[in-house]
Amino acid sequence: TSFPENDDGPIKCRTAVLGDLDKSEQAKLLLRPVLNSLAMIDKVKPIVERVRKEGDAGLRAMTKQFDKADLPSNILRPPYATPSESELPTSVRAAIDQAYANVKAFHQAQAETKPLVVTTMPGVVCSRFVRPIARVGVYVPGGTAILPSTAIMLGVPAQVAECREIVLATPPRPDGSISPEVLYVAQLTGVTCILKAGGAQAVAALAYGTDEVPKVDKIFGPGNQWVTAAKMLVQNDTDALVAIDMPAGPSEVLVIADKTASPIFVASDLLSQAEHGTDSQVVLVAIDLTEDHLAEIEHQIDVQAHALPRVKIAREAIKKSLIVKVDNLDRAIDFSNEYAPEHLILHLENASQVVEKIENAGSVFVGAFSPESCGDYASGTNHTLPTNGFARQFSGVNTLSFQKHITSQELTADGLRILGPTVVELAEREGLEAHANAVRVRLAQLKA
Ligand code: HSO
Ligand code: ZN
Repeated sequence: TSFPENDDGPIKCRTAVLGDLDKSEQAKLLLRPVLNSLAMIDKVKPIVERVRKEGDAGLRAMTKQFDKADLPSNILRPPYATPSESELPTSVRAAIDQAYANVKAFHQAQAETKPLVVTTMPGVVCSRFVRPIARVGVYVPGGTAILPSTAIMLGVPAQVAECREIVLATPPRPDGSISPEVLYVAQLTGVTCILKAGGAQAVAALAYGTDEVPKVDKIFGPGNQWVTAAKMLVQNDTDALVAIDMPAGPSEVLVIADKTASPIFVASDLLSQAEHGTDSQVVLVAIDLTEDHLAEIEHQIDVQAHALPRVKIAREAIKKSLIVKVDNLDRAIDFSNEYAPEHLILHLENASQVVEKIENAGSVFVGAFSPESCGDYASGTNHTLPTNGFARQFSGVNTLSFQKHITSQELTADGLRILGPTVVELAEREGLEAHANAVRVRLAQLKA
């Protein structure tokens, strides 16, 4: 992305008054930028194909080309080198430890331990139990910010679910190294091997495997358009037989603010999302705020943004973002539920009472003292969440994302006596005589 030089004018979003708009104009406010996913899939195809055909050699060549790292091997296995104090100061280590403990506690509580057992009729017992997905790949982006927090958010549930193979893929630095923070998290979470590769080539290696890279059953994690397109491509290849966590788009936050909202807090929350990328989606829904109150929020956005090291990124994101003025809380909630944001922050009087009205959101941050940053890093919830409106049908990554359910049933002779005639009736109705027979032969033997 290129930025206009010396652009230091005010950093300001667009404003819309919901009540002034007709239905189709309102619907436009809900739109995300169009991601041309089909065009991207065409672009990643040759990369994916190359890894599939050439294996490790292709992977090495592309790591040299795209990440400028000339590696003898893309794979790193434990024991990983322990980062020194200068690489990873005690304070950072302690912060990672705290985040790890909190995320682990929340994800351990999600793990199902007991099977579900239901006797649907006498002698007919149905159950459901959980098993880990054996081999998982977790993608930790490099790019404009290193994200060890993403390694925590994906490594912890994989560890809690007891996946046998956890491959952490992340682009290497030009000297071939991995950030000490990510290495430390890999150690904590029991990552079984690190794949030093990024982009579509990393996804391809995870999906198909190479001589060195273990093939995985499911690929997790955020990434740029290349990573996302590659995930979508391999997911649809029956040869790869691989699942993905969810479709991903640019990160987003929707803040709902009423007259009790602190302009400083609201602006800080909007900017924490805006600094992620120029394509970050930032929306403020303002409930009946005075002009002064709104002006103060806008002033805070401008002032706080200018003080950020990533001001250029925030400026671009804020330019495209939106303040929506509404008359009352119900309107605000309706708009938010329609938008289905990845993150929803409630700067509201009685915020906790509003949570029950939320139908669609990846994760909710309740009240003035719950910034999204806490969930992004360390409170315990996962930060890998559905974007692009997919919060309507997807959950964020959680422990169950790393497991699958198996059902089972056991019928006694009496159970089959009771249920058998129902099955025979339905099988005959479907014209599937063999199905009916499988019951009849047993019932006949039981009679004899
Ligand atoms: N807000 C991002 C996660 C993240 N924030 C990582 C900081 N580091 C997910 O939408
Ligand atoms: Zn964030």
